[in-house]
Amino acid sequence: MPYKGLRDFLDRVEREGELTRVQSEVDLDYELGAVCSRAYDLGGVDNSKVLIFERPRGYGTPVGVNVLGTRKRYSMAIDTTPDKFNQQWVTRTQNPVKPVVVDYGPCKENIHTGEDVDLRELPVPIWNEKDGGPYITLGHYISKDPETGQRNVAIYRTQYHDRRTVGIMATMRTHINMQWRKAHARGESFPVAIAIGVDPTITLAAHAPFPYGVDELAMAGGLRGGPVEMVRCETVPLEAPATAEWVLEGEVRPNVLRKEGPFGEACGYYGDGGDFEFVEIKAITHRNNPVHQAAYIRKPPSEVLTVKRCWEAEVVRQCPLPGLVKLSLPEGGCSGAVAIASIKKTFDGQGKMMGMGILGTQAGRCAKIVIVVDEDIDPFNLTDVLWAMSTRFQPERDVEVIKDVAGWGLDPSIPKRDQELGTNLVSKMIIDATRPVKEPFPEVIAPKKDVMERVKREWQKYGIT
Ligand SMILES: Cc1cc2nc3c(=O)[nH]c(=O)nc-3n(C[C@H](O)[C@H](O)[C@H](O)COP(=O)(O)O)c2cc1C
Ligand SMILES: [Mn+2]
Repeated sequence: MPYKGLRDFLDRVEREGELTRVQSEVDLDYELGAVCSRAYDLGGVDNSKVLIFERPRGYGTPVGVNVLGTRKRYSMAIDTTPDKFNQQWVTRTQNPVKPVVVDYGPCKENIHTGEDVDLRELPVPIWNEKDGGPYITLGHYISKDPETGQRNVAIYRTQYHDRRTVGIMATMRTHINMQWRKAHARGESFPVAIAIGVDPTITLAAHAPFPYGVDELAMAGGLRGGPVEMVRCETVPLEAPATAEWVLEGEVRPNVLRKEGPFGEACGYYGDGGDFEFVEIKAITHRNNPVHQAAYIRKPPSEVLTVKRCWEAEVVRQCPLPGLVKLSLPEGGCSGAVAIASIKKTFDGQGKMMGMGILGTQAGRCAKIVIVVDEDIDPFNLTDVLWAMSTRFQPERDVEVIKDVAGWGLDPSIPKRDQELGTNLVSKMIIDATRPVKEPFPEVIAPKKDVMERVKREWQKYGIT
């Protein structure tokens, strides 16, 4: 059964003991971010809870963070477990389900337009010390191509400027930027709807590296196993998810920019501010007792990087070569810069080939280091991976460095010149840590097989717990 929306998901999460309600009053400026950071230090990707801050100072509306911050919850979003997530993703995205428009949804319980629009209604934290202001971190931007009507949904950082304006920083390669350039070239304003607090499958689909032309909401429909219900917006020709906690409607005008940033980015460093587009908000609609869902961003591990692991599933889906068994984009590698693949190796040279295959996918394009291991190595277990590198790998023979390839724009080690030019050229490395097929290789130590089977069967009798 798909979740009806964020609340439905939170109910399940709470029933499973995965949610903490913070009753203490918390300041939106810096304190809430500090609590999130420490909670994540203590719990990490395995054990950190969803935090519902019930009493942001000066507000009666809560802020919810870390909803998808563990691998378990991120998998619960599509009702599966971490070990099955990537396979489930591949299967379900084969069958996208188009959203449907309905007459009414709870996101219309409160409607503010005109003079009544005031973004101060929404509790927005200043997360980190050097951030340029308060930031909405999980705003799902819904927009349409002004020429084709093709819909796009994605998350872009959203700075609170004033009670009717938010800043948006969407780089040139993002789909929304491609769309608004078309409208702006005609001198037209570009309408957007920003949904906050949505069914978690929408968040995953919005962050996934789907090519232009894919409707992320249809992918969310496939992931959740049923169409996302949408309602018409009040002031813009768009639709928004019916059960969203908040919907901000607005327009990006052409030829006007406003100072935005700096902001602590998903790579773990501050990104520079600059002059960027902004959205003039024309309507705010929200549910009764709305939750402001947000994600805290910092150096890995972080919730944002856990959400980004759907890129992992996308590499699996997009990989053009046979033989890929498992793929991991570990959080420490910013869930993208380091890819670790295990393969069922059947011929020599297959390791480096798989490295090239992964680097050639849309979802693997941000990888700087690809490590390829044999099937008996679990790419999610870094001890296993280092063991393979220590014992099956010779740098001179097994490393391939590829120069001057487009890299991940947030990588602060990109040579200055390339950063300034915006070319973002980097070098990439394939590490083939697989055993040879033709040449003999020593066998891995293991207890005697039949004895091990018996030991497992009779485990109780040894009294080892
Ligand atoms: C919390 C969060 C914040 C993000 N902020 C930005 C951002 O400020 N700018 C950006 O270009 N991408 C940002 N992203 C990544 C995009 O959402 C992601 O690359 C998405 O796939 C882009 O979709 P598109 O290809 O439809 O434009 C963010 C992702 C998350 C989860
Ligand atoms: Mn897109």
